[in-house]
Amino acid sequence: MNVNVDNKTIVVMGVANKRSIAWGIATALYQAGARLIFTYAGERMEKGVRELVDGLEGGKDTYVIPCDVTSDTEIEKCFADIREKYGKIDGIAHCIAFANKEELKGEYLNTNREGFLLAQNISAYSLTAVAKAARDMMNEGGSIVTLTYLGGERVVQNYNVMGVAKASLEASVKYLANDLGPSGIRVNSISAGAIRTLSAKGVGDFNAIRKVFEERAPLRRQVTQEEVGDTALFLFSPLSRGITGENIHVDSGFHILS
Ligand code: N5H
Repeated sequence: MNVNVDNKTIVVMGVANKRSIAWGIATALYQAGARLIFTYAGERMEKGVRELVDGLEGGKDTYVIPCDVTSDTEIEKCFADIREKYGKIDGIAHCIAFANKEELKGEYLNTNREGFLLAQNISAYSLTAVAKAARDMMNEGGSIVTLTYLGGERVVQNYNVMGVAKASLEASVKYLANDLGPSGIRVNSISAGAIRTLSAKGVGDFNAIRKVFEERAPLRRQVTQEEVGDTALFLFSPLSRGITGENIHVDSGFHILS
């Protein structure tokens, strides 16, 4: 069986720039024949996303729309718009997270209620909100993929409130997989290694983490957006049809180490 996503319509949420893992996923899917719909968070992001999408070669139909995941009304509007234009969809790549920068360093103990809820809202609950809005417009065989990080399973210095949000996201993947499985919809996450994206910018000691990663990971190298993209392609394709509720680590094997 080929990795085939021809004729599949997939919503990619969370492209910020060309370094985004979401963009690695989008390009892998696009090259494998998918029709893509992009959602962005706010006006600040729109221009960059449109430029990237316009640069995709191959002339396939694309669609770019806003979706602020903190608003149920906006999520509903976004998916109603997609439904009107495309009818049913086959997949969602949820690549969205946010936490206050000040809470991504020092002690987790310093997290305040507002920051905790903000991280949970955008980085974890948004997956459930989106799955809820899209449920009735997903074809059987549909696939939802979200992005997580090892800091959701273990303590990784500085990841703090985001680690707690990722733990919640990973548990949500399992509960959603159980809810949507009877409709033939699968829900999985990819736990990516330390990739330099916009979200890594200016928070914690990213370079030190990268160095340890390169020295200790079984493959002794970083992973790339393209590698995460290829795993996502697998998760959106029928090749992964027996997999749901799973978290696949695309991290050069780093997660097996003590
Ligand atoms: C242990 C580490 C290093 C510490 C990095 C933490 C990264 C957390 C992810 C969140 C999403 C970062 C975040 O929200 C930063 C914002 O406060 C400030 N940034 C922004 O506002 C930018 C402009 C926008 C686009 O950001 C968002 N999110 O919209 C983890 C690393 C080794 C691995 C890593 C980088 C993981 C990850 O989750 O991204």
